[in-house]
Amino acid sequence: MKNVKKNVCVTVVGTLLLVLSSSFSYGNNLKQNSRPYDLIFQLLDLNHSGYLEGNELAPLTSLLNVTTDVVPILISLADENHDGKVSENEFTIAGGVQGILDLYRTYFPN
Ligand SMILES: [Ca+2]
Repeated sequence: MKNVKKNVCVTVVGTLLLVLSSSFSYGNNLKQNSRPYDLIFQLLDLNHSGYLEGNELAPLTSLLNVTTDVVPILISLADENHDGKVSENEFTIAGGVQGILDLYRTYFPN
């Protein structure tokens, strides 16, 4: 029961992120204004450490229809300096949530 609640929560947050990122991800306005990425980063950074680490990318798994086992892979896709966590700068370079989803689908096509 606890797991079901957790999964529902992950799905809801994931859907919210997808809506947010799809409203912000397209168009050139991103280059002029990185604020949308800041907002999404802060939503994901549950412990406000300034990094996305641990299970903080779990909401993305519901968008990919995969288990949370792939969270470490999602982190590694954006983790440019290989310190095991994603800084706000790395998140922006990766293209935010949409960029990380696209990278995953590129490397792990079904
Ligand atoms: Ca990093």
